[in-house]
Amino acid sequence: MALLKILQYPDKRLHTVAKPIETVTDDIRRLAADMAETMYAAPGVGLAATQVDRHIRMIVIDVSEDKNHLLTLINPVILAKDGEVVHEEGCLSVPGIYEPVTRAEHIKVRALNLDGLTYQFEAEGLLAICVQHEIDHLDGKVFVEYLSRLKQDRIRTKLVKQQRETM
Ligand code: K1U
Ligand code: ZN
Repeated sequence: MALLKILQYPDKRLHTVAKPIETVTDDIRRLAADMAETMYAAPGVGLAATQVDRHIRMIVIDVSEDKNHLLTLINPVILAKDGEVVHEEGCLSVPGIYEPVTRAEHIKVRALNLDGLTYQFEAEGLLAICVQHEIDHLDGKVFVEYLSRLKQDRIRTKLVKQQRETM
């Protein structure tokens, strides 16, 4: 397994729309394992392939306390949404920034697993928020885009400065 480099906002590659995965191969399974290792090491509760510069529709999530409920979602689709919830979100591609975002409270999701089989589940709480945040990544959207233009500009300036200082 390997730790992957996570793209940092405002990297333009974070705005790439990811392509569906046609076949779940050993290469895909290897990437999923590397993404999980990268997410746990960060540490984070989710990671989208987009964030490691692989523009295919796969995400990994583990919102459990003990970090023992890893979910891999390939070609995830939200089938239904209801309610609204505001939650303070973070992002491994936007380090040190936490801002409230409004999302659907309950969702129904369909995806493929690592055996290429379709599964469905319903989610609420942090899992529902995380699935929506990660699917946004696959659609080329970073959570700061829900914020005002002024906040986005401030975050961009701060992160560009931080990145220059660590070069
Ligand atoms: O997409 C990402 O960058 C992962 C992101 C997922 C997420 C978190 C919170 C709300 C919505 C989406 C993160 O994991 S940020 C880090 C984080 O939230 C966390 C880190 C360690 C322990 C618990 C949470
Ligand atoms: Zn993120």
